[in-house]
Amino acid sequence: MITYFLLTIVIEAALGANTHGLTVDQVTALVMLDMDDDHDGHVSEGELMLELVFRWDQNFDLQVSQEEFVNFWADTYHDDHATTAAFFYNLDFNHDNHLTTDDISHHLRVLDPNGDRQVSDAEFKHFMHVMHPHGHFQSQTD
Ligand SMILES: [Ca+2]
Ligand SMILES: [Ca+2]
Ligand SMILES: [Ca+2]
Repeated sequence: MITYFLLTIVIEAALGANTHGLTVDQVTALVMLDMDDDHDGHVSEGELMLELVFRWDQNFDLQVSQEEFVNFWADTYHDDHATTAAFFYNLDFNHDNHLTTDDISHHLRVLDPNGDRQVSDAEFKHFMHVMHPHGHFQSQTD
């Protein structure tokens, strides 16, 4: 039983699945659904800011600390804390340990190369593959 349990963890780790067996692409789809408030299939700049900076800001200082981010992300999307902390580090562009609109504005230049302030499914998926610590497990399927 324990051997089976350990084997499952090893296999899931090899596939890049998280503590609930979700792959980065599955997590990405969940995040996309949560962000797309008006359900038009695109994430606008405003929706992205709302989700990543303001919705998870528990002490209302207009920034998301590493602790706030890790608690929320790990609870919601079931990545383990170490993976989530590494993901946060990648998202925190200026490495001041807080996620702010400045960090997201920088990422938007990569996320939204044509500047229409909308991020498509494919653009967000590509972004997650670059940013998420487990993203490289799926990059060969692009
Ligand atoms: Ca939308
Ligand atoms: Ca905060
Ligand atoms: Ca920052």
